[in-house]
This record gives sequence, structure tokens and C-alpha cells, in this order.
Amino acid sequence: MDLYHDDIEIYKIISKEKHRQKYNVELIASENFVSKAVMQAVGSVLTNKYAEGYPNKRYYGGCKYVDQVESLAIERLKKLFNVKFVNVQPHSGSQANMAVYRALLNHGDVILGMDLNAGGHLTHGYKLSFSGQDYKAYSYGLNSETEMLDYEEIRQLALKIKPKMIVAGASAYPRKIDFKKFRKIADEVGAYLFVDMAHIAGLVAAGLHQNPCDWADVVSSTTHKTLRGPRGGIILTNNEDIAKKINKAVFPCSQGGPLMHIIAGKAVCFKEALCDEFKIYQQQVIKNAQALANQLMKLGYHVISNGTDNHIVLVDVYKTSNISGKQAEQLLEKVNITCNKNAVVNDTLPPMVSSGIRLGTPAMTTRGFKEKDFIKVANLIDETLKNKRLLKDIKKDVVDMVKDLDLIM
Ligand code: DSN
Repeated sequence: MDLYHDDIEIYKIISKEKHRQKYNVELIASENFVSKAVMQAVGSVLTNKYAEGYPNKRYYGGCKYVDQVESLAIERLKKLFNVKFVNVQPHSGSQANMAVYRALLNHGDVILGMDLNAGGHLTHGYKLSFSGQDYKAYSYGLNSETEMLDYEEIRQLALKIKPKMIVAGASAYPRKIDFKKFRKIADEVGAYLFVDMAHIAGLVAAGLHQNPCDWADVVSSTTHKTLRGPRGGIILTNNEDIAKKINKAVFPCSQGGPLMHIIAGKAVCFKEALCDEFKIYQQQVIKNAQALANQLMKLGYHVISNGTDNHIVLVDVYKTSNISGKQAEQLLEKVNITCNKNAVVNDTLPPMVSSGIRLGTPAMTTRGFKEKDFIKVANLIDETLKNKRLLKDIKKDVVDMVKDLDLIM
């Protein structure tokens, strides 16, 4: 039997989602399109297998092949980021981060991470996340003039609050992060440095951004953003003691059986990321983001920090066209451009409304977009937000840009 005959309802919904993905310009900065090989691995019989434990130390029989899969994933990941110890089992980025906290902190310890509204992540100390509830969390923001990280301000805050862990990394920050400077601050206050590189992992793997594994005590990531693998998490470190604690914090502390089909997909993704083509892809991701940012600035938009060094373009639409991020997201969805509302520095609107939109180039670069396409996308965004043409005519232009492109499925 197959899905069509077994469950026509789910089959039809998946078909609609496939159609949506094919005919939309996908600008969600944390999304991407995986290769057929990754898709085959995650849709394989490995989903049937229980394998609690680690390779050659399992709580189940019949693990000889999944041991090979996980060992390959581990070896490839170590090579990709030039690091000594890794864990490929976290089901997601948030679970990876939870394991890092559990491994290195006690309840109530002080942590210092980037404010969610400034571009940080829920798990970097937000009050509604376990990270803000189980630990005493403080946050740093951005310099309101440069709209970039201010390392001296972070240092002063760290000296004052004396965190046990400093968290670096972001979900909506368009600039390079200087992990070496974070290391210096962490050393000065005697804190662990934990880097969550989820957004930029692909850029790091391609050698285009600093490798946080060279500076941090521990690094986490997801595998599905710029890295272009299946949805999931990973943890990396060069410290053997920390590696042992991390392994225990993942299993049995916070997870049971690993998702072996996803781990196989991760292994395929790491192999792809080790190839030369991956570097060319990541270079194009950055060039495309810069083309998009420059064109939006030419059109009069306030792009946070006046540009980008990575895959993200953060635009203050409220300042430019007096519509909220929420309205912009909804309008753009009507013309088949998908993005998300996002808070900007010192946002005056509530988070569910926001002044900004976050745009990302990884997904459409995978589908073959180059700089000229992103200039066109900027123009279409502008026409939509400023109501310059009928939405149905703009939508037709958007669909024309994507209808002949492959969706790797
Ligand atoms: N929610 C993800 C993002 O969109 O950036 C981060 O986990």
C-alpha cells in the first residue's frame, strides 16, 4: 500500500504543500530545500529502528547497521567543522541547547544571551522558555546606532552579572559574529562560552564565517537552515570532559531513542557540505543577500545595520512604509512571497505585530536564484508593500519567476 491509497487526506494535504513550495518565493531565513538524497534517507526504513544509546553501546539488538550510519554521521561532522567530539542525536536545535545547559549548568545559574527582540533565540534565556525559567537569564542587545553587537557593552554587562555561561549566536542578526571577542569576555569573567551557530552553520562549514568551534567550549546547531540537511540538532566540542557530559545530557537525560532516519539524512547532508559545490552555493547565498539588501536600500527601506554579511536581510518596514511586520508578512503571502515578521532594535510594536520582516536567501539560492533575481524580488516586495500594482499582477510575476524551477523532491 502507499500513502495515496492508505490515507488520501494526508496525501492531498502534502500535495498542496508541495505546490505551495514550488510556486512561492521562499524567503524564510531558517528554511531550505534538501536534496533528493537527504529526502530518501529520512524517508527510509531507518525510521523503524530503536537504538537508545550510542554506537556499539545500545540498549537494543539489531543495531549493527544503524551503528554504521551514526558513526559515519559523527566522522563526517567532525571533519566538516574540524572538531574532536560531536553528538548527532538531538532532535532539534532547542533540544540540543537544553542538553548543553543541562550538561554545564545547575538550576538557577546565571546565563547571558542575546535578547530575543534584538535577534536572539527563545532558548538563549527568554522568559517563556525553559532557558529563562530554569536559569537566571540576562540579555544583551544591539548598539542602537550601529544596530550591531557592541562587544564592550556585552563585556561590561558580563563583568557586572558574572554569568556562568555566555551564549552567542542569533536567529535574526545579519552581521558576522566575532567569537574570538566573545571568548575573551568569557575568559575575563570565568564563564563558559556556548555558541549556537544554527543560522550560519552552512556559512561556517564553507569557511566564510569564523568557526566557533575554535573559540567556544561548546557549539550547537540545527542541520536544516544554511546547512541544508534534515530538521534536527547537533552539538560539537573540543573538550573531552564536556563531550562526556553532553552525551549523558542528550541520552538518557533529555531524549530517548535517536531518530535514525534523520541521523542518516544528517550524514548525507554533511557529505554534501564537504564538497566544493557547497562552498560555491554558500558564496552565492551571501551575494544574493547583499543584492537584496542593496536594492531594498535603494528603494528607501531601512535595512537593519545597513546591509548584511550573511544570509539574512532584516528590514524595518514600519519606519519606511508605515505598515507593521505582521501586515507586510500577510501582504507578501498574497503574492506568493513567504517571509516572517520580526522585531527590530528598540521595536515599539509588540512581538506578534513587530516593525520588521526577516528575509533570507538560502532556500531560493538552492533553487537557482542569482543576484538579478533577488533585485527583482526586492522590486516586487516594494510594489506589494507600497501598493503600486494590483496584487494579482504582482503574484503572476512571482509565479513566473519560479514555475520552471525544480523543487528538489
Ligand atoms: N525558529 C527558528 C528561526 O526561524 O530562526 C530558530 O529556531
